[in-house]
Amino acid sequence: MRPLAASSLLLAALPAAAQQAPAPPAQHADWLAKMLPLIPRGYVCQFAASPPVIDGKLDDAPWNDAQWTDEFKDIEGDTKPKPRFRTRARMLWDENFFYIAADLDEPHIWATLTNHDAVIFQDPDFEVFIDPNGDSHEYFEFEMNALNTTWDLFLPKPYKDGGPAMNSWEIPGLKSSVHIRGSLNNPADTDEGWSVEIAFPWKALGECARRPAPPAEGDQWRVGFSRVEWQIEIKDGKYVKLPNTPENNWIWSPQGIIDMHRPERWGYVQFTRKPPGTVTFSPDPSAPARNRLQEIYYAQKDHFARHNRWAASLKDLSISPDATPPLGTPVIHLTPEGFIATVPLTLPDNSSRLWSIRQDALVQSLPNP
Ligand SMILES: [Ca+2]
Ligand SMILES: [Ca+2]
Ligand SMILES: [Ca+2]
Ligand SMILES: [Ca+2]
Repeated sequence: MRPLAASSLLLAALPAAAQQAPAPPAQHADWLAKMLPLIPRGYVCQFAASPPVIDGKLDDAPWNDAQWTDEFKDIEGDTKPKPRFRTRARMLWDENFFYIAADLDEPHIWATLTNHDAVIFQDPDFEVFIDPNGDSHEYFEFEMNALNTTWDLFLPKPYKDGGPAMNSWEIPGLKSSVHIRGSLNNPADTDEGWSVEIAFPWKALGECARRPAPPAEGDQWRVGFSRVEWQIEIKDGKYVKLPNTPENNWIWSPQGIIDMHRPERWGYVQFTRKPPGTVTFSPDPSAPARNRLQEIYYAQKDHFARHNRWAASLKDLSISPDATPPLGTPVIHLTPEGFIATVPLTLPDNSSRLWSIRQDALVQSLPNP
């Protein structure tokens, strides 16, 4: 998944006369119209009775305990065409690993990249994003192609908030494998698809998780899956990408806009050791606070783009002070670095927490005053 910065590089390369006046900032409008209505998906991840063999084949008995996710959709959601080919994923875990499997229907399986940490989405790929503690910072990205070439990286914060991609981050002990139903890089036939199996060691995922890894019973981690697909034609017996045709991004939990680096819209994976079929997914009780804070954050981004400063109040952002339960009225504080916005959230047990977001999108629950 490319960072959005790539498009601004393209813009910079255009002659000045070809550049249009910048569109008015619309991050707040996009949040309300495109992102907020898409409720992040939830998944209950069962404890594996025995470790699956990481060979790309999903015929191991433990996978029978793992439900398929919903079929992947376009990254922008149902407003865009249904993906041309089906993609689904499954998850399991045990004391040592977080296991992810995916099945990708594909009539023409191809891959070219063979160097670890290459920009894998230039090939068709399968991608995993993991934000263990759901604060939108310090998250992992993993991409692999049909040659099982991998790219693992760590993001201290999203690109939109100034985060650099740290390619040097590695996952010691990672296992991944691909199984091809058909032939690779051979356009003479029609293939069925490819499947992947990945085992992420908790030891590596726990490095910057800021919470227990392996997880405790009921813990929920934020997880995104994406499949990048390119439209191709066959020339001289080889696959060639259609020129000037952007990639498709087909994903588990639609983001609403074409950017995977919005961890606030990734799905929720809830870990359990209880028997399969006995646990249901519990929606995140902090979701109302998180959504209200994102609304303020995106309005602040627009305000900063227009005025080169952060707004000091909801009024300056034309945001209603509405305090419909379980939320109280949000408050904005300016800080030396930017701003922090807070909102009180009352939980069903009547306990109350203050939730916050900063100018760099970090979401936290603060200790009670
Ligand atoms: Ca297997
Ligand atoms: Ca995090
Ligand atoms: Ca790496
Ligand atoms: Ca083939």
